[in-house]
Amino acid sequence: MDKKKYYITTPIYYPSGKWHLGHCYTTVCCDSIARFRRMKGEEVFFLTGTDEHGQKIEQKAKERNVTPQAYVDERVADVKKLWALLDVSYDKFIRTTDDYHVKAVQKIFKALYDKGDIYKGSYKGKYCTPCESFWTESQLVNGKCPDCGRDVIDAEEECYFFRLSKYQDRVKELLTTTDFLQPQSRVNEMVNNFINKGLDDLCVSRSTFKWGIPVTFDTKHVVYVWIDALSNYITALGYGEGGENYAKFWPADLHMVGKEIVRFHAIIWPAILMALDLPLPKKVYGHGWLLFGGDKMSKSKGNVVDPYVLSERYGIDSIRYYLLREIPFGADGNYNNEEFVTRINQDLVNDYGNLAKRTLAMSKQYFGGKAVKPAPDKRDEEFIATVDGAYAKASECIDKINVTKALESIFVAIDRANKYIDENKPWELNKNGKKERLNAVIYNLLEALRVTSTLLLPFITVSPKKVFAALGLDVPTSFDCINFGAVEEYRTGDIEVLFPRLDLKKELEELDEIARQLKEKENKMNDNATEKETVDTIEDISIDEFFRAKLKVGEVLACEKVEKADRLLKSTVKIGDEVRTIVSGIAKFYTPKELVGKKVVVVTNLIPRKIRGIESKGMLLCASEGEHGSADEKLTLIRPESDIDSGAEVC
Ligand code: ME8
Repeated sequence: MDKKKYYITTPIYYPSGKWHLGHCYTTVCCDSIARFRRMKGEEVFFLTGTDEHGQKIEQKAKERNVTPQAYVDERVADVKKLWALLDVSYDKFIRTTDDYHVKAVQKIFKALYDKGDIYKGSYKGKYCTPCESFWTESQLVNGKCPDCGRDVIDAEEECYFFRLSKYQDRVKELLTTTDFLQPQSRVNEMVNNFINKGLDDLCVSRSTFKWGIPVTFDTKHVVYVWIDALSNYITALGYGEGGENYAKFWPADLHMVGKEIVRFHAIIWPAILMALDLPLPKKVYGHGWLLFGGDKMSKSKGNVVDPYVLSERYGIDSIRYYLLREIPFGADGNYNNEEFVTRINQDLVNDYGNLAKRTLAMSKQYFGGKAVKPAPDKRDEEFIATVDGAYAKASECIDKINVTKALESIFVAIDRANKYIDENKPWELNKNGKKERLNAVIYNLLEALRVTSTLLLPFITVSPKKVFAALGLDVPTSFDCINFGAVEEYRTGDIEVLFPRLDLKKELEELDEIARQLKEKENKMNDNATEKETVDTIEDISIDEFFRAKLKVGEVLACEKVEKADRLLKSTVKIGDEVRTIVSGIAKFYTPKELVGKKVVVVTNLIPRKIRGIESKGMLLCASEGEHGSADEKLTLIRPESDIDSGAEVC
């Protein structure tokens, strides 16, 4: 019988900055789903890669004085190392600079042009430089880029357009009558914020920069980044070249993306496919964001969220587990060191590690490692049913694309097994000479350990393998023997400590110290780089760039300390007609009382962020001296020199 096919993709990432835990999040989620489905017996194709064209890359390369190709080559080598480190089992890594992709995109562009779905025009509109996106007036949110919240500029350019408007009704129907897009909240967002406002035709070529795929019939233009990027999902399968994988795996089962690019995947991509008369992917899932810390102090520790640092210190199982388990799937979640360490201690040390250690130690101690399958016993029925039921539950969660819940259901079985030890007290059975029952209890525990370790393999890839070695079994590559009781007899060996208990206080201190050292190193590197540059390159940004930051005078109406956060103050700030909440790391320098009534300077167009569960919209401008967070740091608010109304622009 033909195996069920499953095609899963991550976004292809821009190789323009530092790889961080956010990229790891999507990739590890997809990897776990891919691994789970392979173990179920499905034929999986897991695609990831890099989106290498565009103005931003061209600029970055220029800043470093290298060619764009050399720049992306280096960044791609780096991310491949990261995926190897995190045990990411992709089947293909696509680069948009790959020859086959370039050729296929050129064909796609031409096919759409020939069909009349791409036409030449002139674009006059609002342009967001960082996002490389044109917007219409109606799409702007408070006059700003709806994606990043930054200012847009007026721009005009000859370009090719894709007739997105033509597909508006079909796309709306797709989103509203099927479960194509998940979670449901994202459907509402797409329909209300974009489709109902009217879809405008989309600018799909650029002529102001060179680093892109040339339009074959008009080489002044390069294909604008989204047609290039989105097409990767089919070109990677050999679309346009009679590729076998295309016939086999398209349409994709799941495009997993972060919520900020749902619009491209749930509106533009289906429309392009409709225009090409190709089948649509079965599902797009827009997951939430991993947020990093909050106040200034945490911000300066940003490097600790460097996946290399974490994996070196805690092992890759810990990182993978944390990412998959801590952030409720679909929602946003905030990374912090304390929760990271606590999660490892609770689940991996106390629950899984302990079950493995206790079970294998007792097996060795009481029977020299031998345990045989016992006769059924009513007393064990509920326990066995719980362990046996974990697979179906985890599998259902994976079908519903909820990796967090899948892991939770495995840990229900692990918890139950730990409780089974306490209920059955093997040490007393041993003391009282009840050898038969003791054998049954040990066997049942070994089975629970085997079943849960099998289920954990897609999520954490290192420690379950050590468990199988100690169980005297081969590492399973499928769930074929997942049923409780599949093993007749055990001959177990020893196991090392899987996850050493972490001293929270010590870890937090050491992570802080690592962060400090990394920061110092980074600063030094930046200083050296600056020194190397000659005096005439001191200027860094243009006045236009400076004014992209919108600074306004605000008045603090109310202020209070943020609970359980020594450094944070939550201020209610009036800026003209608007009132906002702003969280700042200044509690060491100001009491809430001191702030109330003060006029301050607010950076008003920062992307809002959640700090300790509070949505902070903006930043109070301060001057600071000494290292952030150090005992001798000095900090003072920047305030208008004389009285002026709130809402006044700082210019
Ligand atoms: O958008 N939390 O590339 P990109 C969770 N090239 N996920 C995060 C994250 C965070 N803090 N930060 C990044 C692009 N991600 C385009 C995509 S696809 C045809 C083209 C993940 O490098 C998340 O999956 O900006 C997000 O959507 C993606 O990285 C953005 O990667």
